Amino acid sequence: MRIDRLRLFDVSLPLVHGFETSSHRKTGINHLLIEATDREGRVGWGEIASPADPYYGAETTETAWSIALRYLVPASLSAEWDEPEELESAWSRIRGHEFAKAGFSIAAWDLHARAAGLSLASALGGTRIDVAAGVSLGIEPSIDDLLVQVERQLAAGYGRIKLKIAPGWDVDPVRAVRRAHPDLDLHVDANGAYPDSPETTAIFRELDAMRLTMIEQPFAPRDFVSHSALQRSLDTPVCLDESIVDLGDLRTMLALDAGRVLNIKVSRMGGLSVARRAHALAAEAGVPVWCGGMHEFGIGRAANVAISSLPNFTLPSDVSGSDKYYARDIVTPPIVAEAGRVRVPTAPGLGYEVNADWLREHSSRVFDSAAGNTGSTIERLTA
Ligand code: OSB
Ligand code: MG
Repeated sequence: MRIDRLRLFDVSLPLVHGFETSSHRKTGINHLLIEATDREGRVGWGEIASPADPYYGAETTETAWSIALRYLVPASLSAEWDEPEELESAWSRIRGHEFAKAGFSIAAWDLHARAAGLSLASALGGTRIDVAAGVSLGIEPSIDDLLVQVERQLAAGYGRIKLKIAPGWDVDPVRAVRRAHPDLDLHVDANGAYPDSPETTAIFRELDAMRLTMIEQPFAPRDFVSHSALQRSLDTPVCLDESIVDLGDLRTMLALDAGRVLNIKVSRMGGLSVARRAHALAAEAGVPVWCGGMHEFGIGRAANVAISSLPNFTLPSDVSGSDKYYARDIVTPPIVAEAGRVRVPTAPGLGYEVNADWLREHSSRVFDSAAGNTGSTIERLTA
C-alpha cells in the first residue's frame, strides 16, 4: 500500500453545551481531519483530536498542524507498507506528538481495513457487536445545574457518568449526585489538578466512601509515585489517563501499582496500534481498560468505538453519541447511542462516511499534498 495524496482540514464545530474541566472552559472544538488517498484511489480518514490549548497535554492544534506538514505528511507519502505498524515505523523516530501521529495512524488503519474488506473493529481484533457508552460531565455553575445534567444523560439512556472534579468542586457535588442516584456507575476525573498534600488525601478519603468506580488522574501526569501512594491508601481504583502516553508509562504504572484501571485514549497514545498493544499488556496484568474521549468528531469517535470492541474494554467508554456534543457531526450517519450502547459498524473501515460539504463549510484552512510540495508553506484557505 502506498499513500499518494494527503489532505488536512482544520475544522471547528461549536459544542451544544459548554464543557469545563479543572483547567478551563470550552464552547467549541477545533480538530484536524486527515484524508489519505492510496494509489488505487481508496480513501482513509483520520482525526487529530488535540485540544486547541496545551492544558491537557503539551500538544495544541497548531503544533499538530506544524508537525503533520513538516514531518508526518512527508513520512507517510514516502512509505510502502502492508500493515499500519509499518507505516507508523516511518515516524517512530519523532519524539512525542502522539495526537498528531494518532490522526495518521487512524487514517492508515481505515485504509488498511477498507482494502481488506473488513470493519476497523474486526481488523483490530474486536469481538463485540456493541459497546457500553458513558458520558463525561464538566464542572457546572452550581450543584443544581449538575444534577440537571445528570438527569438529562440518564434520561438519554446512559448508564455510566463521569464527573469532572477540581479543588473546590469535589466532595459536595459528588455527594449530591451519589445521594440522588445511589446505584449509578459513577466516577470522577481530576485531570491532574490536585497537589499531593494532606488536604488532598483527606478529600480522596471522603470520595473513597462514595462507592465510585474509579478516581481518574488526581495528580500531575509524571507523578507516578504520588498515584502509587494514593492507590495503596484507597479501596477505590485509581485510573490513569494523562500519565500514560506509551507502553513504558504503562509498565511503570503496573510496576508501582500506581493505578488499577487504565484509560486508553487512541490520541494520547499515538494511534490504534499502540492502543491495541496497551490493551493486551493491561489484559495480561489483570487491569481493566476503557476508552477515553477527547470530544472527537465522527472520525475519531468511530475509531474509539472500534477499539472499544476489544475484549478487555470491560468498562464503559467515553463514546457517547455525537449529539451529546454536536448539533451536526461531520460524518453520516451520525454516531448514536441507544440505551447507553453504541453499535459497532460492520461496513468496511471506520463504517461512517464524511459529509464533504459540511466538512468544507467548517474548515478554516486545507492543506493538499497534491497542490505542490509538502513543505509547511502551502496552507490554502478554502474558497
Ligand atoms: O480527561 O477525559 C478527559 C475532554 C478533554 C480533555 C480531557 C478529557 C476530556 C473528556 C471528554 O472527558 C469526554 C468525551 O470525549 O466524551
Ligand atoms: Mg481523563
